[in-house]
Amino acid sequence: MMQTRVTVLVRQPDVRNNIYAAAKFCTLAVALIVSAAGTISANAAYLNFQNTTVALGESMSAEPFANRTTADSLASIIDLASPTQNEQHTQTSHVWVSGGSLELNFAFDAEYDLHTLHFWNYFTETYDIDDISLQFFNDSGALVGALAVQPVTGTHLGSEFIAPADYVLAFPTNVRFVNALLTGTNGQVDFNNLGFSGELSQVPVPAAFWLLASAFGVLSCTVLMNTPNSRAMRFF
Ligand SMILES: [Ca+2]
Ligand SMILES: [Ca+2]
Repeated sequence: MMQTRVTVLVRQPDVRNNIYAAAKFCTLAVALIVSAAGTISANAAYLNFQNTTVALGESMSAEPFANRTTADSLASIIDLASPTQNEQHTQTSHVWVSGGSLELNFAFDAEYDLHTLHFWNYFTETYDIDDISLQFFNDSGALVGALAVQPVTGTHLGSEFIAPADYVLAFPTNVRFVNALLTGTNGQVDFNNLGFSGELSQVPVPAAFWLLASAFGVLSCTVLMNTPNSRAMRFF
């Protein structure tokens, strides 16, 4: 009888250590799962050449630009690294259609919840864009939003530099494609960049993921509780 009681007293600290270790492990596992879920849902991004392509819309001719090739003009629309960057208006940087509108199709690398339109409009009424008609589509091509923006003339910073203007996009979620029709009241369309900011749309986490995570946690705790020292707990 005395021998049994001595064994219990010696092993008790080990049992507690194992319980603490199991608790720490489970807490860490939950933290990692929550962290992974957060990574899936929160990836703010400026959508430029790194995650966007832009092409002419169906209404356009193959080479509609007044001073440059279609390839060069389209590339310069999404070439800035930052949505706050100013850009100089030169013959190798600006996008110009003379005597018509410009229809563009943007495609992102995934679905995004957009929150801002960034636009570098020309800085005089004689060439600036007066209306941008936007349509937003999800990955399946379904229309998820539409908006008509009447952009302000560009902010001229001197030496022909233009600052961006931001327009809030509060509604479009799960946007993969954007159709934009840019129009000037006098038939002139001249600007430097057009881009969007948003967060990667939340990817629905399958129920099977959480079931698997729970099973993993239970299994891990069971293993820890069945170490030799842990079995002393039952004895105790
Ligand atoms: Ca540019
Ligand atoms: Ca104008």
